[in-house]
Amino acid sequence: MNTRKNFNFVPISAIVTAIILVSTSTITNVNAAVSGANVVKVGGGNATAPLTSFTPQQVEIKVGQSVMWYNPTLVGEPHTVSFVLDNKSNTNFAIPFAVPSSTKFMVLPPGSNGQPTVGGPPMNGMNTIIGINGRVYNPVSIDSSGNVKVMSQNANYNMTGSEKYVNSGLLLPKGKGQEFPGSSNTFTVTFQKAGTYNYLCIVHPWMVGKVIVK
Ligand SMILES: [Cu+2]
Repeated sequence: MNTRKNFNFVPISAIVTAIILVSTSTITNVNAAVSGANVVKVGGGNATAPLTSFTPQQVEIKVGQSVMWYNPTLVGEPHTVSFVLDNKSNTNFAIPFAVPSSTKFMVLPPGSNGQPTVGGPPMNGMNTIIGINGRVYNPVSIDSSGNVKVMSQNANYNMTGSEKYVNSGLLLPKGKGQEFPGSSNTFTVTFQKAGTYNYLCIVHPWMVGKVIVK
């Protein structure tokens, strides 16, 4: 019986060691890929205790340097890195949109358990539906003139310092973004102007961080 127990114990500890080695090497690879850049963890933790914080919460860099953010959580919890640099650019993850009241929505795949959320004040024969904000879901920048640019996944952005809004899009851990098609694993910003840049996660607005550029 003891022999049997020992036999079980060895493979389990080997698996645990392997998992630790794999996760350590993943983090090392992420760091190696951006050597010279500052790396900030967005969230973290696991299914019982996901973290809603940026680690480190504050980084200090020089003009021309970059910061890379990635989500190391063990489950598919989404976060954003969002620079709301103009008060009017503040926004939310789910927001109302007006659609003609004749518009019919069909859930996909047909017959599955879902329907649009209809609510809010009606306006001129329009219905109000609540939808996910594409300027939170996708990497987006809004320049000083109000021009909106949607970027591709895992965006690298050059921050001039005059923007109104710069957003990472949803950041998911690598391999855990299936529920969020088009989501990213990383977001990198190169800062071209000295200053203090506050940011937040729009999904969890109490998650705040700061980049000080000297
Ligand atoms: Cu978050």
